[in-house]
Amino acid sequence: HFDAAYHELLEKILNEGQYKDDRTGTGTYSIFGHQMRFDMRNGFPMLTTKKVLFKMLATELVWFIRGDTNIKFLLQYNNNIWNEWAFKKWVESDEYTGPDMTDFGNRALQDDAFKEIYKKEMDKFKSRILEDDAFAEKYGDLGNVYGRQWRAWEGPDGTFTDQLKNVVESIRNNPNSRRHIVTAWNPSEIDSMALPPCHAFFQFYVNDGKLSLQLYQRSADVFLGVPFNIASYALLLHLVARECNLEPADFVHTFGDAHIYSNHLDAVNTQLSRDSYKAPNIRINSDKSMFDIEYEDIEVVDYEFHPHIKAPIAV
Ligand code: UFP
Repeated sequence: HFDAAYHELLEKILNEGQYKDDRTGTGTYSIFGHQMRFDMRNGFPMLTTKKVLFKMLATELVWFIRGDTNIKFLLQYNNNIWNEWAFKKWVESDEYTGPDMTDFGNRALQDDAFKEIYKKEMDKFKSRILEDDAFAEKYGDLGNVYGRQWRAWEGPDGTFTDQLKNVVESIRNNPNSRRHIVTAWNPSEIDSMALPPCHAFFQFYVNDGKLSLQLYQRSADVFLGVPFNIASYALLLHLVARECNLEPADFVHTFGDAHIYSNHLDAVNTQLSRDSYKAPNIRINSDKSMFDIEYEDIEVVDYEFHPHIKAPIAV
């Protein structure tokens, strides 16, 4: 069962992980270098020992594929995963005149009164993004994040490269190539990015009518981020395979710094005590190209899962 590969990673970090401080001030146990492999013929690798919110990762992936970088699209699906990055730009701007939001992420974790004020400001921000086009254009856009790098990488001469379209073409026309690569890690833009890409670089491999995908993830919050990252890239593999008339085979997930935050240990132990259900499957109910695909076209079927486990996100 594919849950086992994930549980093994959690256990390896619990057993061998070294403690270190990190950017967020939370502290992590980490290992460096690890690999998991998920065979799509065994089902869709969405963890069953904890509920994974498919809608969140699928709408985010559709957003990347469209080359969209504005949170407005995500908010239309009630997907809030990128809000903090846009909100930060808003509260640090000259136009913002509300209560002081300095270090809002950490303060909201420690101070309940502040958390209420923050929530109110965030709700106002979200409504404004949804209702006011000019505001959304100015404060909803995250700039050069994944969608931009995948679909419109800007070269030094001002031309744009559509890496995702190019890779689909190269898989179709030159399947044996060893250059089926998409990179989101753009060194000249790292400093101006909302968040330097965590899932930074991926490559496809074609053999015998089957397509595999390997991801290099430089930094991995194994409890909160990774379940999401696995399902997201597995879905991408399905979409690209379908686009190229190939069978999806392996998703290979390779890690740099794989860590468990020190405040996730109880949550991890809860998850490790659970038994797996049967793997779900993925269905794409449309003949649209992957470049026109919508969230509504994609469906996970037969998903049985244990309840969600709450854990604080490090910001
Ligand atoms: N993180 C993930 N997966 C993601 C994502 C973020 O695990 O898709 F966007 C985690 C990894 C790390 C933090 O804990 O977010 C990013 O921090 P840093 O840039 O310091 O590595």
